[in-house]
Amino acid sequence: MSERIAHPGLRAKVMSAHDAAAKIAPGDQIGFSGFTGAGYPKEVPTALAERIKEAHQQGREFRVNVLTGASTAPELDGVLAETGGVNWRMPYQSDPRLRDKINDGTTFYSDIHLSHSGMMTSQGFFGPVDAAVVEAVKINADGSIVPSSSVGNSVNYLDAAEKIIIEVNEWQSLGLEGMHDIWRVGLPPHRQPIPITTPGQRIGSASINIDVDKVVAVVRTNAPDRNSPFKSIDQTSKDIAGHLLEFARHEITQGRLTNELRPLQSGVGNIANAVLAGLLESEFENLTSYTEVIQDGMVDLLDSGKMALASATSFALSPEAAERMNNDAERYAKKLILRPQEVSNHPEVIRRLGVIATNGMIEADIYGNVNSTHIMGSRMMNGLGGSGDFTRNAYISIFVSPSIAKNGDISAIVPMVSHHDHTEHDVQVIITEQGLADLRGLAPRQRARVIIDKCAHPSFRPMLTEYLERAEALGVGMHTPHDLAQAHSWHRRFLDTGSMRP
Ligand code: 0RQ
Repeated sequence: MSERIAHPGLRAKVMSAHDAAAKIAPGDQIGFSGFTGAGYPKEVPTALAERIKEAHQQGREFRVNVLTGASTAPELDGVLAETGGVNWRMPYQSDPRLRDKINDGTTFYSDIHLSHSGMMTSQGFFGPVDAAVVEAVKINADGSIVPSSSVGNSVNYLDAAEKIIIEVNEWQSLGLEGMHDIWRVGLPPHRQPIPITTPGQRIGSASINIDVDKVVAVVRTNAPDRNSPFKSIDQTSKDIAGHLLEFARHEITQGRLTNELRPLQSGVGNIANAVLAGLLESEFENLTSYTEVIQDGMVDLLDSGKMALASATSFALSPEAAERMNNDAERYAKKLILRPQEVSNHPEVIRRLGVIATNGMIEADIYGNVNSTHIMGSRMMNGLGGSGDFTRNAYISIFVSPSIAKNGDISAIVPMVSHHDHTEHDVQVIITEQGLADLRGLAPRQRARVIIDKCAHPSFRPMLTEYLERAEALGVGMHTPHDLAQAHSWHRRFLDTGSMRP
Protein backbone atom coordinates (compact mmCIF):
# COMPACT_ATOMS: atom_id res chain seq x y z
CA MET A 1 0.00 0.00 0.00
CA SER A 2 2.90 2.39 0.71
CA GLU A 3 3.86 2.13 -2.97
CA ARG A 4 0.44 3.45 -4.05
CA ILE A 5 -0.26 5.74 -1.06
CA ALA A 6 3.07 7.22 -0.01
CA HIS A 7 1.66 10.02 2.15
CA PRO A 8 1.24 8.67 5.72
CA GLY A 9 -1.53 11.13 6.64
CA LEU A 10 -3.56 10.08 3.64
CA ARG A 11 -2.85 6.41 4.29
CA ALA A 12 -4.63 6.93 7.59
CA LYS A 13 -7.71 8.07 5.70
CA VAL A 14 -8.22 4.82 3.81
CA MET A 15 -11.79 3.60 4.25
CA SER A 16 -14.52 1.71 2.41
CA ALA A 17 -16.38 3.24 -0.52
CA HIS A 18 -19.53 3.05 1.61
CA ASP A 19 -17.95 5.18 4.37
CA ALA A 20 -16.48 7.58 1.83
CA ALA A 21 -19.86 8.05 0.14
CA ALA A 22 -21.33 8.93 3.53
CA LYS A 23 -19.28 12.15 3.36
CA ILE A 24 -21.50 13.34 0.53
CA ALA A 25 -24.69 15.14 1.49
CA PRO A 26 -27.99 15.66 -0.33
CA GLY A 27 -27.74 18.69 -2.60
CA ASP A 28 -23.97 18.43 -3.01
CA GLN A 29 -22.30 19.45 -6.22
CA ILE A 30 -19.67 16.84 -7.06
CA GLY A 31 -16.79 17.07 -9.52
CA PHE A 32 -15.79 13.59 -10.68
CA SER A 33 -12.72 12.58 -12.65
CA GLY A 34 -13.36 10.68 -15.86
CA PHE A 35 -13.37 11.23 -19.59
CA THR A 36 -14.74 8.91 -22.30
CA GLY A 37 -14.85 5.90 -20.02
CA ALA A 38 -11.35 6.34 -18.62
CA GLY A 39 -10.08 7.42 -15.23
CA TYR A 40 -13.45 7.73 -13.47
CA PRO A 41 -13.91 6.61 -9.85
CA LYS A 42 -15.12 3.01 -9.79
CA GLU A 43 -16.68 2.45 -6.34
CA VAL A 44 -17.72 5.65 -4.57
CA PRO A 45 -20.40 6.55 -7.18
CA THR A 46 -22.03 3.12 -6.75
CA ALA A 47 -21.94 3.48 -2.96
CA LEU A 48 -23.43 6.96 -3.34
CA ALA A 49 -26.16 5.56 -5.58
CA GLU A 50 -27.00 3.05 -2.81
CA ARG A 51 -27.34 5.90 -0.32
CA ILE A 52 -29.54 7.86 -2.67
CA LYS A 53 -31.77 4.83 -3.27
CA GLU A 54 -32.09 4.22 0.47
CA ALA A 55 -33.03 7.83 1.06
CA HIS A 56 -35.63 7.70 -1.69
CA GLN A 57 -37.08 4.50 -0.26
CA GLN A 58 -37.47 6.30 3.05
CA GLY A 59 -39.16 9.20 1.30
CA ARG A 60 -36.22 11.57 1.74
CA GLU A 61 -35.07 13.88 -1.04
CA PHE A 62 -31.47 13.15 -2.16
CA ARG A 63 -30.29 14.70 -5.38
CA VAL A 64 -26.82 15.78 -6.43
CA ASN A 65 -25.19 17.72 -9.25
CA VAL A 66 -22.69 15.69 -11.27
CA LEU A 67 -19.76 17.36 -13.03
CA THR A 68 -17.17 15.33 -14.91
CA GLY A 69 -14.58 15.64 -17.65
CA ALA A 70 -16.78 14.02 -20.29
CA SER A 71 -18.68 10.72 -20.57
CA THR A 72 -17.93 8.15 -17.86
CA ALA A 73 -19.33 4.66 -17.45
CA PRO A 74 -22.24 2.56 -16.12
CA GLU A 75 -20.52 2.58 -12.68
CA LEU A 76 -20.83 6.36 -12.52
CA ASP A 77 -23.37 7.93 -14.85
CA GLY A 78 -25.43 4.76 -15.16
CA VAL A 79 -25.85 3.93 -11.47
CA LEU A 80 -26.45 7.52 -10.42
CA ALA A 81 -28.93 8.18 -13.24
CA GLU A 82 -30.89 5.06 -12.33
CA THR A 83 -31.68 6.50 -8.88
CA GLY A 84 -33.32 9.55 -10.44
CA GLY A 85 -31.05 11.49 -8.07
CA VAL A 86 -29.00 13.42 -10.61
CA ASN A 87 -30.38 16.94 -10.55
CA TRP A 88 -27.94 18.61 -12.94
CA ARG A 89 -25.21 17.18 -15.13
CA MET A 90 -22.45 18.73 -17.22
CA PRO A 91 -20.54 18.83 -19.60
CA TYR A 92 -20.89 15.61 -21.73
CA GLN A 93 -22.37 12.13 -21.39
CA SER A 94 -23.11 9.09 -23.50
CA ASP A 95 -24.69 6.70 -21.02
CA PRO A 96 -28.03 5.19 -22.16
CA ARG A 97 -29.63 5.39 -18.71
CA LEU A 98 -28.56 8.98 -18.16
CA ARG A 99 -29.65 9.88 -21.69
CA ASP A 100 -33.14 8.57 -20.83
CA LYS A 101 -33.28 10.66 -17.65
CA ILE A 102 -32.21 13.76 -19.55
CA ASN A 103 -34.82 13.13 -22.21
CA ASP A 104 -37.64 12.34 -19.77
CA GLY A 105 -36.97 15.55 -17.85
CA THR A 106 -35.63 14.00 -14.59
CA THR A 107 -32.12 15.43 -15.05
CA PHE A 108 -31.19 18.91 -16.21
CA TYR A 109 -28.20 18.77 -18.54
CA SER A 110 -25.94 21.63 -19.57
CA ASP A 111 -24.13 20.66 -22.74
CA ILE A 112 -20.98 22.76 -22.48
CA HIS A 113 -17.82 23.05 -24.59
CA LEU A 114 -15.29 20.79 -22.88
CA SER A 115 -12.67 23.54 -22.76
CA HIS A 116 -15.14 25.82 -20.96
CA SER A 117 -16.39 23.35 -18.38
CA GLY A 118 -13.46 23.30 -15.95
CA MET A 119 -12.75 26.98 -16.45
CA MET A 120 -16.35 27.95 -15.71
CA THR A 121 -16.30 25.81 -12.58
CA SER A 122 -13.12 27.58 -11.41
CA GLN A 123 -14.74 30.92 -12.18
CA GLY A 124 -17.57 29.98 -9.82
CA PHE A 125 -20.23 30.15 -12.54
CA PHE A 126 -21.94 27.03 -11.21
CA GLY A 127 -21.60 27.80 -7.50
CA PRO A 128 -19.40 26.00 -4.99
CA VAL A 129 -18.05 22.50 -5.56
CA ASP A 130 -18.78 20.51 -2.43
CA ALA A 131 -16.74 17.44 -3.26
CA ALA A 132 -14.19 16.19 -5.78
CA VAL A 133 -14.08 12.41 -6.29
CA VAL A 134 -11.03 11.58 -8.33
CA GLU A 135 -9.29 8.38 -9.43
CA ALA A 136 -5.52 8.21 -9.05
CA VAL A 137 -2.77 5.77 -9.91
CA LYS A 138 -0.96 6.73 -6.72
CA ILE A 139 -0.58 9.37 -4.05
CA ASN A 140 2.95 10.70 -3.70
CA ALA A 141 4.74 11.31 -0.39
CA ASP A 142 4.00 15.04 -0.66
CA GLY A 143 0.28 14.32 -1.10
CA SER A 144 0.22 15.17 -4.80
CA ILE A 145 -1.73 12.70 -6.90
CA VAL A 146 -0.86 10.96 -10.14
CA PRO A 147 -4.07 10.83 -12.19
CA SER A 148 -4.94 7.61 -14.01
CA SER A 149 -6.08 7.12 -17.60
CA SER A 150 -7.55 10.62 -17.98
CA VAL A 151 -6.94 14.07 -16.57
CA GLY A 152 -10.15 15.78 -17.67
CA ASN A 153 -11.31 18.49 -15.28
CA SER A 154 -9.74 16.92 -12.18
CA VAL A 155 -7.42 19.86 -11.52
CA ASN A 156 -10.30 22.35 -11.51
CA TYR A 157 -12.46 20.13 -9.31
CA LEU A 158 -9.67 19.36 -6.83
CA ASP A 159 -8.82 23.06 -6.57
CA ALA A 160 -12.43 24.17 -6.13
CA ALA A 161 -13.78 21.39 -3.89
CA GLU A 162 -14.32 21.73 -0.17
CA LYS A 163 -13.68 18.05 0.41
CA ILE A 164 -11.72 15.54 -1.62
CA ILE A 165 -12.19 11.79 -1.99
CA ILE A 166 -9.44 9.90 -3.80
CA GLU A 167 -9.85 6.43 -5.28
CA VAL A 168 -6.48 4.74 -5.76
CA ASN A 169 -7.00 2.09 -8.43
CA GLU A 170 -4.47 -0.72 -8.53
CA TRP A 171 -5.69 -1.87 -11.95
CA GLN A 172 -4.19 1.29 -13.41
CA SER A 173 -0.52 0.85 -14.26
CA LEU A 174 2.10 2.65 -12.16
CA GLY A 175 3.84 3.13 -15.50
CA LEU A 176 1.35 5.90 -16.26
CA GLU A 177 3.39 8.14 -13.97
CA GLY A 178 5.23 10.57 -16.19
CA MET A 179 2.60 10.52 -18.94
CA HIS A 180 0.60 13.43 -17.49
CA ASP A 181 1.45 17.07 -17.94
CA ILE A 182 -0.38 19.19 -15.39
CA TRP A 183 -0.56 22.91 -16.06
CA ARG A 184 -3.05 25.36 -14.59
CA VAL A 185 -4.54 27.88 -16.99
CA GLY A 186 -5.59 30.05 -14.04
CA LEU A 187 -8.10 32.84 -13.91
CA PRO A 188 -8.19 36.24 -15.59
CA PRO A 189 -6.68 38.80 -15.29
CA HIS A 190 -3.50 36.86 -14.43
CA ARG A 191 -3.54 34.31 -17.26
CA GLN A 192 -0.34 33.78 -19.18
CA PRO A 193 0.00 32.36 -22.70
CA ILE A 194 0.00 28.56 -22.71
CA PRO A 195 3.59 27.87 -23.81
CA ILE A 196 2.80 24.94 -26.13
CA THR A 197 4.18 25.43 -29.62
CA THR A 198 4.45 21.76 -30.63
CA PRO A 199 2.06 18.93 -29.68
CA GLY A 200 4.72 16.99 -27.78
CA GLN A 201 5.85 19.79 -25.53
CA ARG A 202 5.64 19.24 -21.78
CA ILE A 203 5.03 22.41 -19.81
CA GLY A 204 3.93 21.28 -16.35
CA SER A 205 4.29 18.64 -13.67
CA ALA A 206 3.65 14.90 -13.61
CA SER A 207 1.20 15.05 -10.70
CA ILE A 208 -1.53 17.30 -9.30
CA ASN A 209 -0.62 19.09 -6.09
CA ILE A 210 -3.60 19.29 -3.76
CA ASP A 211 -4.49 20.68 -0.36
CA VAL A 212 -4.16 17.45 1.65
CA ASP A 213 -6.21 18.92 4.50
CA LYS A 214 -9.25 18.78 2.23
CA VAL A 215 -8.98 15.00 1.76
CA VAL A 216 -11.75 13.29 3.74
CA ALA A 217 -11.35 9.78 2.36
CA VAL A 218 -9.07 7.53 0.36
CA VAL A 219 -10.58 4.39 -1.16
CA ARG A 220 -8.59 1.52 -2.64
CA THR A 221 -10.03 -0.08 -5.76
CA ASN A 222 -8.95 -2.59 -8.37
CA ALA A 223 -11.20 -2.36 -11.40
CA PRO A 224 -10.78 -1.80 -15.12
CA ASP A 225 -11.91 1.23 -17.07
CA ARG A 226 -15.00 0.84 -19.22
CA ASN A 227 -13.20 -0.27 -22.34
CA SER A 228 -15.62 -1.17 -25.10
CA PRO A 229 -14.46 -3.14 -28.10
CA PHE A 230 -14.48 -1.28 -31.40
CA LYS A 231 -16.85 -2.47 -34.07
CA SER A 232 -15.15 -3.84 -37.16
CA ILE A 233 -14.74 -1.06 -39.69
CA ASP A 234 -17.63 -1.12 -42.19
CA GLN A 235 -17.54 -0.12 -45.85
CA THR A 236 -19.25 3.25 -45.22
CA SER A 237 -16.56 4.24 -42.73
CA LYS A 238 -13.86 3.04 -45.12
CA ASP A 239 -15.33 5.14 -47.92
CA ILE A 240 -15.48 8.23 -45.69
CA ALA A 241 -11.88 7.66 -44.60
CA GLY A 242 -10.88 7.27 -48.25
CA HIS A 243 -12.40 10.65 -49.20
CA LEU A 244 -10.63 12.29 -46.28
CA LEU A 245 -7.24 10.90 -47.23
CA GLU A 246 -7.75 11.92 -50.88
CA PHE A 247 -8.54 15.43 -49.66
CA ALA A 248 -5.32 15.48 -47.61
CA ARG A 249 -3.36 14.46 -50.72
CA HIS A 250 -5.04 17.24 -52.70
CA GLU A 251 -4.06 19.76 -50.03
CA ILE A 252 -0.44 18.61 -50.33
CA THR A 253 -0.48 19.17 -54.10
CA GLN A 254 -1.81 22.68 -53.42
CA GLY A 255 1.06 23.33 -50.98
CA ARG A 256 -1.28 23.82 -48.03
CA LEU A 257 -0.16 20.66 -46.22
CA THR A 258 2.94 18.53 -46.15
CA ASN A 259 3.32 14.78 -45.86
CA GLU A 260 3.31 15.17 -42.07
CA LEU A 261 -0.12 16.82 -42.32
CA ARG A 262 -0.86 18.91 -39.21
CA PRO A 263 -1.64 17.77 -35.68
CA LEU A 264 -4.78 15.65 -35.93
CA GLN A 265 -7.86 15.78 -33.75
CA SER A 266 -10.43 13.10 -34.27
CA GLY A 267 -13.70 12.34 -32.53
CA VAL A 268 -14.38 8.89 -31.17
CA GLY A 269 -16.14 6.03 -32.93
CA ASN A 270 -16.13 3.85 -35.97
CA ILE A 271 -15.43 6.49 -38.62
CA ALA A 272 -12.62 8.08 -36.63
CA ASN A 273 -11.04 4.67 -36.19
CA ALA A 274 -11.40 3.98 -39.95
CA VAL A 275 -9.56 7.23 -40.69
CA LEU A 276 -6.76 6.24 -38.32
CA ALA A 277 -6.61 2.77 -39.89
CA GLY A 278 -6.44 4.42 -43.33
CA LEU A 279 -3.51 6.53 -42.17
CA LEU A 280 -1.73 3.39 -41.02
CA GLU A 281 -1.66 2.11 -44.59
CA SER A 282 -0.97 5.49 -46.15
CA GLU A 283 2.17 7.29 -47.30
CA PHE A 284 1.88 9.97 -44.59
CA GLU A 285 4.77 10.04 -42.13
CA ASN A 286 5.80 11.56 -38.83
CA LEU A 287 2.20 12.36 -37.92
CA THR A 288 1.25 14.02 -34.67
CA SER A 289 -1.98 14.38 -32.79
CA TYR A 290 -3.31 17.17 -30.58
CA THR A 291 -6.67 15.84 -29.53
CA GLU A 292 -8.90 14.83 -26.64
CA VAL A 293 -8.88 11.06 -26.75
CA ILE A 294 -6.35 8.42 -27.67
CA GLN A 295 -8.10 5.50 -29.26
CA ASP A 296 -6.88 2.18 -30.64
CA GLY A 297 -6.04 3.51 -34.09
CA MET A 298 -3.71 6.08 -32.61
CA VAL A 299 -1.88 3.51 -30.51
CA ASP A 300 -1.42 1.44 -33.70
CA LEU A 301 -0.03 4.50 -35.48
CA LEU A 302 2.41 5.11 -32.62
CA ASP A 303 3.47 1.45 -32.62
CA SER A 304 4.06 1.48 -36.37
CA GLY A 305 6.19 4.61 -36.14
CA LYS A 306 3.82 6.51 -38.48
CA MET A 307 2.83 8.79 -35.63
CA ALA A 308 5.60 10.44 -33.67
CA LEU A 309 3.54 11.47 -30.66
CA ALA A 310 0.06 12.20 -29.42
CA SER A 311 -1.31 14.66 -26.90
CA ALA A 312 -4.79 14.26 -25.37
CA THR A 313 -6.62 14.35 -22.06
CA SER A 314 -7.79 10.74 -21.98
CA PHE A 315 -7.76 7.24 -23.39
CA ALA A 316 -10.74 5.59 -25.08
CA LEU A 317 -9.31 2.13 -25.72
CA SER A 318 -10.66 -1.33 -26.43
CA PRO A 319 -9.94 -3.94 -23.71
CA GLU A 320 -7.04 -5.33 -25.79
CA ALA A 321 -5.45 -1.91 -26.35
CA ALA A 322 -5.96 -1.00 -22.67
CA GLU A 323 -4.07 -4.14 -21.70
CA ARG A 324 -1.28 -3.24 -24.11
CA MET A 325 -1.18 0.25 -22.60
CA ASN A 326 -1.13 -1.04 -19.03
CA ASN A 327 1.63 -3.54 -19.77
CA ASP A 328 3.81 -1.01 -21.51
CA ALA A 329 2.75 2.36 -20.09
CA GLU A 330 6.29 3.48 -19.29
CA ARG A 331 7.35 3.12 -22.91
CA TYR A 332 4.19 4.81 -24.22
CA ALA A 333 4.74 7.70 -21.78
CA LYS A 334 7.60 8.81 -24.02
CA LYS A 335 5.19 9.37 -26.92
CA LEU A 336 1.92 10.14 -25.17
CA ILE A 337 0.91 13.13 -23.08
CA LEU A 338 -2.27 13.44 -21.04
CA ARG A 339 -3.16 17.05 -20.21
CA PRO A 340 -6.02 18.77 -18.39
CA GLN A 341 -8.88 19.24 -20.86
CA GLU A 342 -8.62 22.97 -20.35
CA VAL A 343 -5.24 22.66 -22.14
CA SER A 344 -5.93 19.79 -24.59
CA ASN A 345 -8.99 21.64 -25.87
CA HIS A 346 -7.77 25.20 -25.50
CA PRO A 347 -8.59 27.41 -28.51
CA GLU A 348 -5.27 29.23 -28.17
CA VAL A 349 -3.21 26.08 -28.67
CA ILE A 350 -5.51 24.53 -31.30
CA ARG A 351 -5.30 27.69 -33.41
CA ARG A 352 -1.55 28.02 -32.91
CA LEU A 353 -0.77 24.44 -33.90
CA GLY A 354 -3.09 24.46 -36.93
CA VAL A 355 -5.00 21.33 -35.97
CA ILE A 356 -6.99 19.34 -38.53
CA ALA A 357 -10.26 18.57 -36.73
CA THR A 358 -12.55 15.71 -37.75
CA ASN A 359 -15.79 15.07 -35.88
CA GLY A 360 -18.99 13.12 -36.32
CA MET A 361 -22.40 14.74 -36.77
CA ILE A 362 -26.06 13.86 -36.56
CA GLU A 363 -27.03 16.03 -39.53
CA ALA A 364 -25.91 18.99 -41.64
CA ASP A 365 -28.08 21.28 -43.66
CA ILE A 366 -27.62 22.36 -47.25
CA TYR A 367 -25.72 25.46 -46.09
CA GLY A 368 -23.30 23.56 -43.86
CA ASN A 369 -24.75 24.19 -40.41
CA VAL A 370 -24.18 21.12 -38.25
CA ASN A 371 -26.21 19.42 -35.55
CA SER A 372 -24.02 17.10 -33.44
CA THR A 373 -26.32 16.51 -30.54
CA HIS A 374 -30.09 16.44 -31.01
CA ILE A 375 -32.33 13.86 -32.65
CA MET A 376 -35.26 15.62 -34.34
CA GLY A 377 -34.39 18.86 -32.59
CA SER A 378 -35.41 17.69 -29.13
CA ARG A 379 -33.85 14.44 -27.95
CA MET A 380 -30.31 14.69 -26.59
CA MET A 381 -27.93 12.09 -27.97
CA ASN A 382 -24.56 12.62 -26.24
CA GLY A 383 -23.50 16.23 -26.28
CA LEU A 384 -21.23 18.64 -28.05
CA GLY A 385 -18.10 17.41 -26.30
CA GLY A 386 -14.95 18.95 -27.65
CA SER A 387 -16.21 19.24 -31.21
CA GLY A 388 -16.82 22.97 -30.88
CA ASP A 389 -13.47 23.66 -29.24
CA PHE A 390 -11.69 22.12 -32.19
CA THR A 391 -14.03 23.05 -35.04
CA ARG A 392 -14.06 26.77 -34.40
CA ASN A 393 -10.28 26.95 -34.03
CA ALA A 394 -9.01 24.34 -36.47
CA TYR A 395 -6.79 24.88 -39.51
CA ILE A 396 -9.27 22.73 -41.39
CA SER A 397 -12.57 21.70 -39.77
CA ILE A 398 -14.21 18.55 -41.09
CA PHE A 399 -17.50 16.80 -40.28
CA VAL A 400 -18.17 13.19 -41.21
CA SER A 401 -21.30 11.04 -41.26
CA PRO A 402 -23.00 8.33 -43.25
CA SER A 403 -25.42 10.08 -45.66
CA ILE A 404 -28.41 8.19 -44.26
CA ALA A 405 -29.47 6.74 -40.90
CA LYS A 406 -32.10 4.25 -39.74
CA ASN A 407 -32.14 2.10 -42.88
CA GLY A 408 -32.46 5.09 -45.13
CA ASP A 409 -35.48 6.68 -43.45
CA ILE A 410 -33.35 9.61 -42.31
CA SER A 411 -31.16 11.83 -44.47
CA ALA A 412 -28.07 13.28 -42.77
CA ILE A 413 -28.34 16.21 -45.18
CA VAL A 414 -31.52 18.18 -44.52
CA PRO A 415 -32.99 21.52 -45.63
CA MET A 416 -32.43 23.11 -42.21
CA VAL A 417 -30.82 21.47 -39.18
CA SER A 418 -33.20 20.84 -36.31
CA HIS A 419 -30.61 22.05 -33.78
CA HIS A 420 -27.44 24.11 -34.25
CA ASP A 421 -24.11 23.16 -32.69
CA HIS A 422 -21.66 24.34 -35.38
CA THR A 423 -22.64 27.15 -37.66
CA GLU A 424 -21.84 27.41 -41.36
CA HIS A 425 -19.10 29.88 -40.38
CA ASP A 426 -17.10 27.13 -38.68
CA VAL A 427 -17.66 24.18 -41.01
CA GLN A 428 -15.20 23.89 -43.88
CA VAL A 429 -15.54 20.33 -45.14
CA ILE A 430 -18.37 17.77 -44.98
CA ILE A 431 -17.79 14.13 -45.88
CA THR A 432 -20.22 11.25 -46.30
CA GLU A 433 -19.62 7.92 -48.03
CA GLN A 434 -21.01 9.62 -51.16
CA GLY A 435 -18.23 12.19 -51.36
CA LEU A 436 -16.60 15.31 -49.97
CA ALA A 437 -17.87 18.88 -50.03
CA ASP A 438 -15.07 21.42 -49.77
CA LEU A 439 -16.94 24.53 -48.64
CA ARG A 440 -14.00 26.87 -48.24
CA GLY A 441 -14.56 30.16 -49.99
CA LEU A 442 -18.08 29.29 -51.13
CA ALA A 443 -21.14 31.46 -50.50
CA PRO A 444 -24.27 29.82 -49.08
CA ARG A 445 -26.01 29.04 -52.39
CA GLN A 446 -22.77 27.63 -53.82
CA ARG A 447 -22.30 25.57 -50.67
CA ALA A 448 -25.82 24.16 -50.99
CA ARG A 449 -25.22 22.82 -54.49
CA VAL A 450 -21.89 21.23 -53.54
CA ILE A 451 -23.29 19.62 -50.39
CA ILE A 452 -26.31 18.22 -52.25
CA ASP A 453 -24.23 16.93 -55.17
CA LYS A 454 -21.33 15.49 -53.20
CA CYS A 455 -22.72 14.42 -49.83
CA ALA A 456 -26.45 13.71 -49.99
CA HIS A 457 -27.66 10.17 -50.60
CA PRO A 458 -28.91 9.82 -54.22
CA SER A 459 -32.37 8.95 -52.96
CA PHE A 460 -32.67 12.32 -51.18
CA ARG A 461 -30.79 14.47 -53.73
CA PRO A 462 -33.79 15.41 -55.93
CA MET A 463 -35.85 16.42 -52.87
CA LEU A 464 -33.05 18.65 -51.61
CA THR A 465 -32.60 20.29 -55.02
CA GLU A 466 -36.34 20.85 -55.22
CA TYR A 467 -36.32 22.47 -51.77
CA LEU A 468 -33.45 24.77 -52.73
CA GLU A 469 -35.06 25.80 -56.02
CA ARG A 470 -38.41 26.46 -54.32
CA ALA A 471 -36.68 28.56 -51.65
CA GLU A 472 -34.85 30.54 -54.35
CA ALA A 473 -38.11 31.09 -56.22
CA LEU A 474 -39.75 32.54 -53.11
CA GLY A 475 -37.40 35.48 -53.49
CA VAL A 476 -37.30 36.41 -49.81
CA GLY A 477 -33.55 36.75 -50.08
CA MET A 478 -31.00 35.18 -52.40
CA HIS A 479 -28.17 35.00 -49.86
CA THR A 480 -29.41 31.99 -47.89
CA PRO A 481 -32.77 31.10 -49.45
CA HIS A 482 -35.18 29.22 -47.20
CA ASP A 483 -38.79 28.25 -47.35
CA LEU A 484 -39.54 28.61 -43.66
CA ALA A 485 -42.90 26.88 -43.97
CA GLN A 486 -41.12 23.74 -45.23
CA ALA A 487 -37.67 23.99 -43.65
CA HIS A 488 -38.40 21.37 -40.99
CA SER A 489 -41.03 19.44 -42.92
CA TRP A 490 -38.65 16.45 -43.28
CA HIS A 491 -38.23 16.19 -39.52
CA ARG A 492 -41.97 16.62 -38.99
CA ARG A 493 -42.66 13.90 -41.53
CA PHE A 494 -40.26 11.53 -39.74
CA LEU A 495 -42.02 12.18 -36.43
CA ASP A 496 -45.42 11.59 -38.05
CA THR A 497 -44.62 8.61 -40.27
CA GLY A 498 -41.24 7.18 -39.21
CA SER A 499 -39.58 8.30 -42.43
CA MET A 500 -38.32 11.52 -43.96
CA ARG A 501 -39.45 10.20 -47.34
CA PRO A 502 -42.84 11.35 -48.65
O1 0RQ B 1 -28.02 5.11 -33.68
O2 0RQ B 1 -26.92 3.91 -31.86
O3 0RQ B 1 -29.32 3.50 -32.39
O4 0RQ B 1 -27.52 2.73 -33.96
O5 0RQ B 1 -27.01 7.96 -34.00
O6 0RQ B 1 -24.55 7.18 -35.13
O7 0RQ B 1 -23.54 6.83 -37.35
O8 0RQ B 1 -22.99 5.21 -35.46
O9 0RQ B 1 -22.10 7.59 -35.55
O10 0RQ B 1 -21.22 6.75 -33.29
O11 0RQ B 1 -19.98 8.40 -34.76
O12 0RQ B 1 -22.06 9.07 -33.56
C1 0RQ B 1 -22.83 12.68 -33.79
C2 0RQ B 1 -23.69 10.98 -32.20
C3 0RQ B 1 -22.33 10.28 -34.19
C4 0RQ B 1 -21.20 11.46 -32.30
C5 0RQ B 1 -22.53 11.37 -33.11
C6 0RQ B 1 -28.00 7.63 -34.98
C7 0RQ B 1 -27.47 6.37 -35.62
C8 0RQ B 1 -26.93 5.63 -34.42
C9 0RQ B 1 -24.83 6.93 -33.79
P1 0RQ B 1 -27.95 3.70 -32.92
P2 0RQ B 1 -23.29 6.61 -35.92
P3 0RQ B 1 -21.25 7.88 -34.25
C10 0RQ B 1 -14.85 13.99 -29.58
C11 0RQ B 1 -15.77 15.03 -30.16
C12 0RQ B 1 -20.68 14.89 -30.67
C13 0RQ B 1 -19.49 14.92 -29.77
C14 0RQ B 1 -18.18 15.05 -30.48
C15 0RQ B 1 -21.25 12.54 -31.23
C16 0RQ B 1 -26.34 6.76 -33.58
O13 0RQ B 1 -20.15 11.71 -33.18
O14 0RQ B 1 -21.79 12.34 -30.16
O15 0RQ B 1 -18.11 15.22 -31.68
N1 0RQ B 1 -20.69 13.74 -31.55
N2 0RQ B 1 -17.13 14.95 -29.71
O16 0RQ B 1 -28.50 5.67 -36.27
C17 0RQ B 1 -31.39 10.18 -36.09
C18 0RQ B 1 -29.92 11.26 -37.55
C19 0RQ B 1 -28.91 10.36 -37.13
C20 0RQ B 1 -29.23 9.42 -36.17
C21 0RQ B 1 -27.13 9.21 -36.71
N3 0RQ B 1 -29.69 12.20 -38.47
N4 0RQ B 1 -31.14 11.14 -36.99
N5 0RQ B 1 -30.47 9.33 -35.64
N6 0RQ B 1 -28.11 8.72 -35.93
N7 0RQ B 1 -27.60 10.21 -37.47
C22 0RQ B 1 -15.22 13.22 -28.34
C23 0RQ B 1 -15.52 14.02 -27.13
O17 0RQ B 1 -15.84 15.13 -27.19
C24 0RQ B 1 -15.47 13.41 -25.81
